[in-house]
Amino acid sequence: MFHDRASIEVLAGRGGDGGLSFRREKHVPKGGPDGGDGGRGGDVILVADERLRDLSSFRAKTTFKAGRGEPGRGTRKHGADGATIELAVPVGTQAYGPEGELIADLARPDARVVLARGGQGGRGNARFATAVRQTPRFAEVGEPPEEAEVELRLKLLADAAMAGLPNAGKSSLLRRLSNAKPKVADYPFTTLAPVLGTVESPDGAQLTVADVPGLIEGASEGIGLGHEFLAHLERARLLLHVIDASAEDVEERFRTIDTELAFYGAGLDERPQAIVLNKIDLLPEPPELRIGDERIVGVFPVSCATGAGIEALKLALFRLCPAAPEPVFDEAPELPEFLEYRPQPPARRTYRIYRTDRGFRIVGEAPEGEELEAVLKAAGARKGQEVEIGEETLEWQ
Ligand SMILES: Nc1nc2c(ncn2[C@@H]2O[C@H](COP(=O)(O)OP(=O)(O)OP(=O)(O)O)[C@@H](O)[C@H]2O)c(=O)[nH]1
Ligand SMILES: [Mg+2]
Repeated sequence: MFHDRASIEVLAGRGGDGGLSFRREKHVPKGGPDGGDGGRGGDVILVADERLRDLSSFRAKTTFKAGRGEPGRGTRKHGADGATIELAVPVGTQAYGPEGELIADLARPDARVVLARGGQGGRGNARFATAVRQTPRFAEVGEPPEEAEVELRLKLLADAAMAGLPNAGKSSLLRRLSNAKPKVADYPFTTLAPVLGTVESPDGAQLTVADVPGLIEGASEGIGLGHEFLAHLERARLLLHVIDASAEDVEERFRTIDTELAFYGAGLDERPQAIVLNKIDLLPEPPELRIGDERIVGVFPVSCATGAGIEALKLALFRLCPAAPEPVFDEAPELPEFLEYRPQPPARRTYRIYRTDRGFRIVGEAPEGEELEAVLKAAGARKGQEVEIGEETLEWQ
């Protein structure tokens, strides 16, 4: 089975709390503050891995948690950072958020996107010593991590993709044009999952071509196998529309597929098409196609059985396939060389939380109500502890 969708939940690591500690020395009842900083929580990252072909690795496990940052300790020992998790996905994977919004597009090998960022570690009390405050009895609490529910969808990246009815000879054509060896057989729906092949020109240029399961009337509404796989045509810049030219109704066959492309949407019906009239070995005369359509950039009578017309088609592909657009990089302050796309990071918190001898202190614009409860719970507040907010001191219930 070919899996081109997966739903996952990711939770980054919470930041470690800052240490609240004082130096112990002989003869000195209480030395200076020496609590180290908490470690940063680990991130959950998607990485595009060229070796992967689909998302089947997410069948078994769908929840991923990165490591927590360790707390800071005495003698200014900083806590270790939590372990980051890297989830390998095939190139061409897109990540969508809960509202169906595109979060990330891992469109090239080694592209990396942070799905959930770990919390910052809290600062230890050693950091808060000043000339006037020599014994700070508080340390910062580690920040909570980001979490996300994400749907992964693989949309193959091919320069050109085949479209056509079952049995038209798409897989036979890919075998002729490229290094790929998809299964060929004399019955419909032989191809059950997309296959990518690399086509080489005499001067060493390369194009990737996707062979996709055959489409039938109603494919865009889910009939046959085609609908799910139409997504793999979305990123192709040229469609190779393969038609069995030995059939009597060649033009009708063209329309059937074209209608499905239009119903599917995503601009498939505007894509340039090279029409491949296959199986000409079965015809006494070369076929003609009387369709005037500005999307048709070429008509190629070929025979995958004898090889007739194949070289001409191969050469033409390099001429006809529109050049790939330059990748667009988001301007992001962190990891710019890795980022394909990333939405605005969540707003920074407008307050900070500190642990004290007796409980917690919130400085800045403290949240209220349920949000306050949630952040204190995340910080580890227990019943009976004091919570200082501005001038007020409450007892935590
Ligand atoms: N005579 C002749 N037969 C061909 C030619 N090309 C393909 N065939 C035959 O047509 C049948 C279907 O070929 P496939 O390449 O499997 O067709 P497909 O379009 O990939 O079919 P699906 O995967 O089911 O969508 C096979 O029996 C092929 O041998 C050709 O040029 N001439
Ligand atoms: Mg096939």
